[in-house]
Amino acid sequence: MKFKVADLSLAPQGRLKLEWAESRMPVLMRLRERFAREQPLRGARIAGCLHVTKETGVLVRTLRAAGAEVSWSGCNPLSTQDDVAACLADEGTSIYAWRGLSVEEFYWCIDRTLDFQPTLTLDDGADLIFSVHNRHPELARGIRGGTEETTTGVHRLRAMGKAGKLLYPVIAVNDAETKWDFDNVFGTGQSSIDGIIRSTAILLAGKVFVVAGFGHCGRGTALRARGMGSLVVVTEVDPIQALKARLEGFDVLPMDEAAKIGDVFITATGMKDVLCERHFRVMKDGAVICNTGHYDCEIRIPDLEALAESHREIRPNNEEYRMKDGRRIYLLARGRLVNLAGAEGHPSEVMDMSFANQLLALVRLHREGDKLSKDVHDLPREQDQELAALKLETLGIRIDTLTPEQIAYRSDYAAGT
Ligand code: 9W1
Repeated sequence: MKFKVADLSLAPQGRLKLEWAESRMPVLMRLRERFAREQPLRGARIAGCLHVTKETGVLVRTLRAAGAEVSWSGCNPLSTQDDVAACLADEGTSIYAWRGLSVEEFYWCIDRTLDFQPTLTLDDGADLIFSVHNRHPELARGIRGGTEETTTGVHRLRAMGKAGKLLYPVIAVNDAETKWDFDNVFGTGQSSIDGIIRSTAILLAGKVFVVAGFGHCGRGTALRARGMGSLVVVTEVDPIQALKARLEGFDVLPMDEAAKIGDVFITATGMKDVLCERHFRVMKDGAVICNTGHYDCEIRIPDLEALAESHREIRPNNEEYRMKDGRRIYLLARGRLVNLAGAEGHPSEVMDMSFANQLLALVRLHREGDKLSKDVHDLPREQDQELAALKLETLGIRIDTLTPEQIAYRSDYAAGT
């Protein structure tokens, strides 16, 4: 058995999803065309552990087209799209993933992807790398390198590298500017609004839309909410971020004030207890609250439950809490990430750049992983620029280039005045 998925008969539906995503991921498709000729991953065996989505499917197809053998598992029990998994299995990928698997099954799936003794690993959250290091260290000798997709994973791996515990080099794909800056701002921004609309169907124009936290995700969400015609209020604890928000034209208030006037609240802070009892006590009837920060503790749901006299699901991903004084507060996606639970994560166009970074990082590791130290490495700045240039080209957008005189001028320290 080379794969295990929920239902192979879902493959045709998954194939349509992949084709749609391919039509939105021109950078990856351009690289696929080139690498199908050049075969830069010939001889590579890549084990991947990353959300099984239509976008991931496009990456898997591209890795195989570039000459690699691929085995795959999902990195989150709830993000696997079973039809996509079926399609990839049907096309010959050793994929072990189904939605809703248990913790034991999760590790069983990872172990199966290691059966073919990979030469490269690809992670989103470092579970695969940790599995190699903690449970199968004998495999590390054959592995030239690994990649990591996300901030949390990179943090942990850097700590491991610093402690001298890494058994092979790792490239921090997350830290490429064409990855994190676009994922967080434009990916989270749009998908959070999308999640709110899908679970409420409300009009955003004219609403007071409160964004807690003006980091990249908060900023992205605030920008998109403004674009929908909302009056956007930002809350912050960091004076620099608050100042940036104000100078970008957003109202800035303490949450205690914002709580009284907001129609929609979204938390994007990474901190706990951002919305709690004293806020729920003063919110307007009909207020909608949700979270797009990484953990589901930003909204204190037990407080809401304690204040409510009854509660019911009024629509999918939308629960109505009726307060004792008759006011109603609507909690979306149970306080979990509204852009994932209530929508479809980052749009394909954004994942296009993230996954192109993955692809180029793996090509680099396959080629020269043996020359890199057993530590966490950044992608070269030129690769960021190359990918941004490629994205622009696929969008039909041209830009200017410096003349040789201008380049000389830039580095001429004598030219002062
Ligand atoms: N990643 N292809 C849920 C996604 C869960 C998820 C998560 C993405 C993509 C942030 C990756 C219910 C897609 C993913 C659809 C979906 C992520 C966690 C993607 C956004 C990150 C914890 N993190 N991501 N597309 N689930 O969008 O691979 O629908």
